[in-house]
Amino acid sequence: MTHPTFPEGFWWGAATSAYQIEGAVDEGGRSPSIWDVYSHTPGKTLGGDTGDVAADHYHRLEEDVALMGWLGLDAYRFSIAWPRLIPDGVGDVNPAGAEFYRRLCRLLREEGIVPVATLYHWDLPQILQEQGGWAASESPEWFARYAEAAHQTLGDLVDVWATINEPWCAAFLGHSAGVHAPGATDPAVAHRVAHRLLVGHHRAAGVIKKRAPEHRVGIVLNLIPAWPAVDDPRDAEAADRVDLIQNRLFLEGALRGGVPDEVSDICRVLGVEEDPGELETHFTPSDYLGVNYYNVNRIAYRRGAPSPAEWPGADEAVLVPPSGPVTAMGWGIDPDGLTWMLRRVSDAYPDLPLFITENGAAFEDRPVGGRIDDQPRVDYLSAHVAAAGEAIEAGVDLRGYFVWSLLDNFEWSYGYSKTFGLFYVDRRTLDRSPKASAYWYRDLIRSGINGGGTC
Ligand code: IFM
Repeated sequence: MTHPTFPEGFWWGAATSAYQIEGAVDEGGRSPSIWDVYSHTPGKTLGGDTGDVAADHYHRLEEDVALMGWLGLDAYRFSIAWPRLIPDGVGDVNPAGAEFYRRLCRLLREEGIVPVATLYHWDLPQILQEQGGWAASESPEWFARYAEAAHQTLGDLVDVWATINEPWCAAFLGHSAGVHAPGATDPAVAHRVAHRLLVGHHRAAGVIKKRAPEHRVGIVLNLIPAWPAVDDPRDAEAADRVDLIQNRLFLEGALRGGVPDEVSDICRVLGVEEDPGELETHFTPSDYLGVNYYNVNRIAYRRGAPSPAEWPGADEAVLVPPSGPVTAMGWGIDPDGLTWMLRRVSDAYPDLPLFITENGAAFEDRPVGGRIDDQPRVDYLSAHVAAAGEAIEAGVDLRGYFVWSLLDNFEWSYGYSKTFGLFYVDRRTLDRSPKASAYWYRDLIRSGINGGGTC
């Protein structure tokens, strides 16, 4: 596959998150997070897997940064574990936690890799969950205080920040579908949490911009095109209702500080009492938007169907299984959806730089004779890089692309059964080995299709 030329300064990166790779859950003063509790609850994850050891990144920092250097990454997106940095949730910074992330950032900078820090990738300190978690009125205040502490700790080493990763997952998978921590199944609570996450985003972004106006702050959304299963107006309307909860709620909340009228209607029916004005009050303009893209959802109208738990309020809408090839997650492979989504966001919110903050695929990786020939992943990544290039050619201001993920890791309720890494992690020895996709990515970066440098 040929790739268009990417702009000068385009970032080629890779992404991970703390709970998925760090392990060492009770070392260095870290306190438990909601994911520790959830994954240790029988029946919540496949095979009872937990993040206790994960990819043991906590003990293999130097080795992992060296892998990034070998790839030639321009940037690395990681997340800070809130319970490692502030074990009490609010209060004092844990010096060992601070030093761990400072060491990571120093090592990255020594390799010439830009550190991009995400504040929240779902690991709320359990102590805050016990005070109501994200549904509590105080949650945006807790988050703002954490952002302040994180910026105080790392602000001299990190100048690109993401507040929250995929708030749709935290709100609706965590509080309505119950398949993520904390495992609640109440649509009203989930809508409340979605709102409080968005307020939290603005509060945290405001804190960082106040401390360092020149630093770039944004949010990371998992934008999934909701396309009608067939060319039928009723399917199109059902798809639009899913799009509202999956995409527009978060785009509008984060980028305009508004609540779409249809979301207010759903909240009224559910009895959710939130003040939409709060978003406006705390609104902080984003310097960029992070787009996580994996697949397209095909939606059909089904008369009388209750709204799916992950899209509460999207009545009479059902998810139709993909008809073409799928990844090991059962997700369809639709690179066109990436171009489409980038163009849509860029048209709706002009002048906003975009990053693809995650893109990748799980496939069954089998080492054969010491080699992991993951050609399906190479094909997937290559097609999506080309799709990103098409968006740029169409005028989208896209600044970078981060592969999910650097390493095989803990894939939430799927445990270790789904692997997304460029590097294979042996579950017994935790040794890392480059897959064919790692060589492919290294060659892509080396091929000079971008200018490297600052972005
Ligand atoms: O592993 C996750 C990640 O934590 C958030 N985005 C999607 C990835 C694959 O499911």
